[in-house]
Amino acid sequence: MPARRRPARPRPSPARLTGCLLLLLGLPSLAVGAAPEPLAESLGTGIVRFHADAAARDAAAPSLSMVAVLPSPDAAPTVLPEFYRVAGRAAARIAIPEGTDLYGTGEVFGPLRRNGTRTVCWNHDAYAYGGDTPHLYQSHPWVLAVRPDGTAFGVLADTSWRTLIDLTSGILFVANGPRFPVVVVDRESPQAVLRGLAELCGTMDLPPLWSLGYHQCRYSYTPDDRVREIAREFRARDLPCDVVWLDIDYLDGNRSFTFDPVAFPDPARLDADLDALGFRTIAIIDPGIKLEEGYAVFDSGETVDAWVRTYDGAPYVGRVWPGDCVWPDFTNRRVRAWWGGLYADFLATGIDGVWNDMNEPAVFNVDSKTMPEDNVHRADEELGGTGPHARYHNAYGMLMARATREGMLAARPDRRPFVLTRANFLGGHRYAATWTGDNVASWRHLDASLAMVLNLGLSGQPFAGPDIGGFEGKGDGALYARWMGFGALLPFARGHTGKGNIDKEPWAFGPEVEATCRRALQGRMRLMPHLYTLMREAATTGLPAWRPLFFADPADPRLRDVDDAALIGDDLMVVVDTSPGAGDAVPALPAGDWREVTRHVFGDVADPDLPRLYLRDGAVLALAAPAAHTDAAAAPVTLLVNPDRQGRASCAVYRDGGEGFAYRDGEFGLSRITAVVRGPHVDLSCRALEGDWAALSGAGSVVLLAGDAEATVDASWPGSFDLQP
Ligand code: NBV
Repeated sequence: MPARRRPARPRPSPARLTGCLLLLLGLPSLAVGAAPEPLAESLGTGIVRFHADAAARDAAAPSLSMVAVLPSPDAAPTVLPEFYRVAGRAAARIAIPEGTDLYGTGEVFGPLRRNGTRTVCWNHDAYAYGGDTPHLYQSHPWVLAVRPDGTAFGVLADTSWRTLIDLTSGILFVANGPRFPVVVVDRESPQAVLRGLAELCGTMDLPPLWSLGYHQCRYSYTPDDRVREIAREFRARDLPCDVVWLDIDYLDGNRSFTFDPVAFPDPARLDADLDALGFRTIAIIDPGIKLEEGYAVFDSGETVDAWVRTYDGAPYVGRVWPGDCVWPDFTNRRVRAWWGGLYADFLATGIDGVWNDMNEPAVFNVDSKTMPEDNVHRADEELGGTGPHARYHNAYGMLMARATREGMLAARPDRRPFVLTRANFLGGHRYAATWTGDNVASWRHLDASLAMVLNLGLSGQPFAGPDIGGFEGKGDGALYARWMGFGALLPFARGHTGKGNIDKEPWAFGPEVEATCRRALQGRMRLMPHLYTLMREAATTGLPAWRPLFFADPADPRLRDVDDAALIGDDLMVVVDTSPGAGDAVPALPAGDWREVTRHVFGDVADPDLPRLYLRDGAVLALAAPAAHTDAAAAPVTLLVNPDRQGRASCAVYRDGGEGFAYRDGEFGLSRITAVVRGPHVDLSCRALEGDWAALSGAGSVVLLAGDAEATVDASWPGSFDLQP
């Protein structure tokens, strides 16, 4: 239970605060009316939902973010929002104690710590975005607040309307829509708050193991022989890679669910060739459906009355890649079922995963770059029923990803779907992984990409990564090598670049850069047991694999704004040089006896473009051999052991079939490896924690990091050995 503390009451009259945000929303300054004490209802331990008043509660639309949460009896509000209206807009303000640091707010460009920022939740195509871009592709009306003493609370504005998150003075949400509930999770640590967010919004599902391998993409590999060539190069050059991607040029005239008959005449054969090399294929599917009679997807969509409508009832028509298009109304279960059904034949050509792009939805021929806010969605009652695009806009991409995922599951019930989506909404991690859109090949973007992934993780989305190397712009070998150095370790690791850009495969910048990429990608494969264990943790608790450094000690103020170092899990720290040149700056280190393990992960050559890795005392890191792809990945062969003062160190390792759902029936093993070091004597025990599989056992080398020198011994585990015979 969190410590009970006196509720921090907001200071009176938030009028001053609203001046600038009214300007942002393009409104004159108007009077602000304060509301009475809000209604509070408990949703679980330390979780309270607030409504402005009974009328607001009765009128509240269903949540598009949260899974069904049942009210619980114990309401103990510790953080009180103040609800009011600003120029007809609904607002909620939450005061923060002095010294509180703010994080989250989803997909945002800039520093990790969000104090002083304004973010507009309005999903938007944001090609080559920068610090001034008001909104990116996704919306997460959620803020994580960490108090000076390391306790934390999170605030969720439960609205899908265009919402400003203003963190210039406390936490302020202003929505261009009806009054909305605010949910506060107040717990003893930021980690516990994230677990609370997962109780509210669910967790991602366990991904297929292959999706944790490295992915290679570009706009576009075409024709099919170029795809084969890319796959062969990876294998010939001994560069680990699991997936090659098909961007829009594989399509016939940009029509979703088709193949260009000239460039991709035989998709099944392409799939067989890629399969033989141990590659998976992921293909892009956009939501804009070409308005063209005779195109099967358009025709069947017409039959089921699938399209989003204008306010006067006609299908909305706008321009995007294929020309004039219509858009499926994913808010409607009948439409989602139709859309999902399109995947059976498509996947049967051998496609393994699906990439949903342009689903903000992006529209070319209008100033707003999206569909009109008065378009009409005929949404399911449980989502809120028929309503304007203004209400469903931010959820459009999420609901597309949901329809895609459900369709993939229906088509292949024995396989874990992998969906990547560009647009998404708070809670959408339940359906898809994400990437940070059309970034730029610059040091600034390299730097920002780390904080972006961390803040997505702090907003419920643990499966994320940037376009490694940058989508827009050329960059150079130095930038590419550095980006791959740490990008290869991110939860979602994909290299990508834009049409007409230079080649950006690991070998494109010459042998030195290629060697760095090989070390980085092999490092990912060595870390795979750790990464898979962490993704399983994300799927069960909501804690992201990559965590901000302050998670190591949330009360240590020195760690609060470090964003060139992070934690992969609890015990592995990664330090990244995010500016050109070989920096050797050491960031503020969390307390503890951290031991450098860089060369054990990346190999013996000192390479300044690779991040530095440190293992916390009390931890074991289990490493695999660097296989070419995850199907060939084996069990741990190296245990790095950094004992604590009592001579103990341990870690958990999760294993299962890597694919399918047998793990739900117990077909997995979660084991704890524990090393106890007493003088020259080392005991390695392995204990089964969960699952039907026997405890992990194996053999290889054990590296003891204690003392001044490392000691490496061949050993098997469980077992005992002496360091000196
Ligand atoms: O499908 C083409 C691109 C894609 O490569 C990129 O990753 C997306 O973010 N897509 C956007 C459309 C056009 C981009 C200029």
